[in-house]
Amino acid sequence: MVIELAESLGFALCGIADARPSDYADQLRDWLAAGKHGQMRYLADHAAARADPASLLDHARSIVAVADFYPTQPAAPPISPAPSGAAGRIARYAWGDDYHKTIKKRLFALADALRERHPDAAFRCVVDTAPIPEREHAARAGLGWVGKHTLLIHPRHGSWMLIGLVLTTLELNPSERMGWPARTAPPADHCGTCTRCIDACPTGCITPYSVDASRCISYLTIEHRSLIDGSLHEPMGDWVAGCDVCQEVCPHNQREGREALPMHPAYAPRPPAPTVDLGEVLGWTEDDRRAAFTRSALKRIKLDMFKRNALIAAGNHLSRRDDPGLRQRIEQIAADADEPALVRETAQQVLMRLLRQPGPAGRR
Ligand code: B12
Ligand code: SF4
Ligand code: SF4
Repeated sequence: MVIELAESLGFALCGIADARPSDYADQLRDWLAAGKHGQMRYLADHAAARADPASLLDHARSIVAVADFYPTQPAAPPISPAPSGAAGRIARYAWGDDYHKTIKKRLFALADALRERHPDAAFRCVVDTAPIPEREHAARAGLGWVGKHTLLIHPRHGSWMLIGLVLTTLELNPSERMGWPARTAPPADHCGTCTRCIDACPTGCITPYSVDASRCISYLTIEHRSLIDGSLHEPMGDWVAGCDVCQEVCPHNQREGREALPMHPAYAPRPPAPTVDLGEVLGWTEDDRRAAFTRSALKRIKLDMFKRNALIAAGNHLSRRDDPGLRQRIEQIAADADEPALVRETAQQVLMRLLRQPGPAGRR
């Protein structure tokens, strides 16, 4: 019944797990102790709560896990054309509507439908922000396994998915599954000896089953609020919002015959996705940022952070080819006392790096 409800609400996958504590509380503690969370203090603040679903909902017995799939095509999005010739890439999960809202609305509908049948039960809907390891519970519910890059991968449908959970005091039947008809146990780890994500990660931040978030491009572009260490600029490449490299190289997202599950229509790409014009972003006002990111998960990237990201990508563009107009714009920003410190100082970092480089990048 839960599965049918989830299907009717347009979720691509749904499964049920017992609401038991995390098996990986020690890993989380070690990860935090090593400072791998960077500036994401909320992860450290709620570490104890994160380990036990009962901290989010008293007497939680079951967890319903659901997933939406987002665009998998084109396989390699065009990096141009941008009017200035310099483009920055946006990660696929953020090409369309904000998944927090898209998923949460339907989780509430799922919980409401269950509440009608079970008025004494309690429910708590979570997407992303609550202290709970969503991937671990979704894996237990049979939606996939946690890969070496730490993302949940469905053996037939890959990893281009976003997850939501409903915690409930109801005792639900854990063997009830959708998108997973033939099995009743969570899928085994199919990473085997593969190390493609580890080898391809531009900043080298993946060790098997752990990501040093403080060096992950997704964190740097979306969560990190201050200057980005110069040593990470070049590896950041064209990314200005998130990063998809570890998923793009994963064989489970590429295999011939992989069954593409229908993408939820809310995630259909709309401008400015999949790329932004870096020259334009450097001239954005707060209103431009708001207009570009209305209904998008990227709203959380502040204007000065997004310009910082665009400057770094512009520096990488200039290290490959001459673009006097773009370079002049960076020089203006570096010297403009009215620019926010984060933007001005990033422009200075970028120019310093270009000056140190031989070839077209170093030329003025
Ligand atoms: C903080 C966060 C980030 C951080 C840190 C990422 C990380 N790897 O921890 C940053 C900003 C870097 C990030 C990036 C991205 N994120 Co994010 N992120 C989160 C968030 C909010 C918390 C994750 C967390 O607690 N991390 C701390 C680590 C230590 O915990 P953990 O990895 O969850 O692992 C625990 C268990 O899973 C367990 N575990 C489970 N199985 C196994 C197996 C083994 C062998 C071991 C050792 C451990 C283990 O160990 C841990 C201890 O509790 C979750 C939502 C949520 N509440 O879970 C989304 C979430 C993980 N992110 C998501 C997405 C889509 C992304 C990006 C793809 C976005 C992008 N394109 O840029 C990237 C991917 C980067 C990557 N390779 O992980 C999705 C993942 C969907 C999926 N298919 O798995 C989530 C679930 C959001 C959602 N609601 O859909 N993210
Ligand atoms: S999202 Fe990018 S930087 Fe982060 S772990 Fe994956 S490949 Fe590495
Ligand atoms: S690229 Fe290979 S090691 Fe990494 S998650 Fe995919 S299968 Fe696992």
